[in-house]
Amino acid sequence: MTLKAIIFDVDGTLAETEEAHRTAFNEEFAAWGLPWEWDKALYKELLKVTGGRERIRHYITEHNPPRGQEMLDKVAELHKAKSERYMRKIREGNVPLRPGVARLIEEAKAAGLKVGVATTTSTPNVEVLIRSTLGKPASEVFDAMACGEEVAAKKPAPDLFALALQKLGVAHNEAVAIEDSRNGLLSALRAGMPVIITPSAYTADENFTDALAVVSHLGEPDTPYQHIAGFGFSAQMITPALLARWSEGWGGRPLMKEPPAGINVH
Ligand code: XBP
Ligand code: MG
Repeated sequence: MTLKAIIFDVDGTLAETEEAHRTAFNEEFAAWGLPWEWDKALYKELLKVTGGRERIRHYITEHNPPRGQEMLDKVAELHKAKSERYMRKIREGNVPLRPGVARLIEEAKAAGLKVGVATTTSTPNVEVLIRSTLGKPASEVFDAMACGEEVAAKKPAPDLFALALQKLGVAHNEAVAIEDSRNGLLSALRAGMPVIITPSAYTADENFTDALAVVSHLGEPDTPYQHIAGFGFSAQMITPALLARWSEGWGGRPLMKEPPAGINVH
């Protein structure tokens, strides 16, 4: 395979955003007078359900909190308000990109690779994060974005990575995914892609079997990553050249028999 693109997850991978999401959920619950509080331990469990709306619905049906039933038909409204709150937090500028993210994006572009995003969260959240961290529109940074609202099935289904590949115009064995979670790993593997994992605060103890490499972060010249598993034992930074070498020979082994409806998996 010739490496032609890198596709990044957003939450947990570009930046440690989940605390901003969690506190936005909790503050919005309080604003609605709901006696719901998602502490870190509960949020870690709830994160297994990707997508904020899906997560709230799961909480109501599985945890049966007070006023849950009455809120079931207001989930979309509640989540919309949570998203506004989340974006206000990100605009405050206290959530930086993780080490090596900006560097790898720049190096990828300089090497002629395309750079994309495949995320469960919605487009405006990505726009705000990129504007707050890199000071420019996401459309100037990424060649294509596949966001949660564009697909029927979020991660771990393959749809988001398949859509990102389709928008970038590259085949599954010409791109590498950068992810932080098991759900993201499964999503990319099911789209037939090799995956590099940079575990985040909430996903550090997840099972990353089948990732090409697991490293603490993407690495900077003065801040080498810690190698955790797979390739990359003797390197210090994830670079386009390393990704090209590691993904050589990746035939792709999609776990899915059929591509999702409406998505053209190459
Ligand atoms: C991230 C998510 C998102 C965020 C909340 O998953 O699951 O749901 O937690 O964002 P990934 P929204 O990093 O795998 O894409 O509330 O906007 O859904
Ligand atoms: Mg993630």
